Amino acid sequence: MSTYAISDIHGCYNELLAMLEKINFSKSDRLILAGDYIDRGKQSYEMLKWLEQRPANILLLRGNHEEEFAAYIDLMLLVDRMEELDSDFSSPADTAALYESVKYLLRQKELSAAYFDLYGTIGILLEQNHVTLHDLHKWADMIRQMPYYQKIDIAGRNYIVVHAGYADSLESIGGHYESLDSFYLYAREESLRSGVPHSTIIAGHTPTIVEESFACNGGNVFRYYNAEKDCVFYDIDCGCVFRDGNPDAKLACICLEDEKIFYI
Ligand SMILES: [Mn+2]
Repeated sequence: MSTYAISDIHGCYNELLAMLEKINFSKSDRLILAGDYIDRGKQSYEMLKWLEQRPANILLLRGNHEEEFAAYIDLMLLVDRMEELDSDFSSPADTAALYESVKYLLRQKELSAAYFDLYGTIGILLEQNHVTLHDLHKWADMIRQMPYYQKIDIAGRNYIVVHAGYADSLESIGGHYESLDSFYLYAREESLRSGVPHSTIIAGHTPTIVEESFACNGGNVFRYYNAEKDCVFYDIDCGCVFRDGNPDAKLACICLEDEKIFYI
């Protein structure tokens, strides 16, 4: 039995399937997905459908893109209630009309359109896949059930899988974050200092192809060892969704038992 972790799939559904085949993922293995399943890539719909029907040995953690996606859906449902629009939840046309109404309201309130469906994913799901409020509501519920992190003991060592970074307390991070939840979703280089003694943290969120970033490693998994805390930090987001424009970009998968890394 092996335990694997993958992060930041961002609509690269075909690459995910290719990875599962490459690691010979089976019923006796476990897979922890560290969030950011959707946005940017071309197959957000396929990802959402797959997430709904995933086998029980796959654990879904929450990424900031899911959190934001669910927040936009909540906003749509709120507007439907407040404006008494009485939208038909099974109608793609009513769903698309509500989406446009919410965009219009945000413009009226002079809230930047950039805060609404930043990557246009909901718009694409409506246009290409004719999704309904029923689908969106169901996906938002699925997202609300995703934990922020998972701790596992492997051969006596504490492994923590999380989307962006892990800390035991807000005090250990030192400013900038309103809550631990936002740290789990949005942390950057602070993750290297916030480590937990005698632990291995596995996160994504910052693509290792980004030159200015703390985790830049030419599209390979980034590893940092904090000797003081005996804490290893891995960033396994190798920027798969940027592969069209960057030959270094890849999807990575790490096996927790032997820390072996696979790439697609
Ligand atoms: Mn992210």
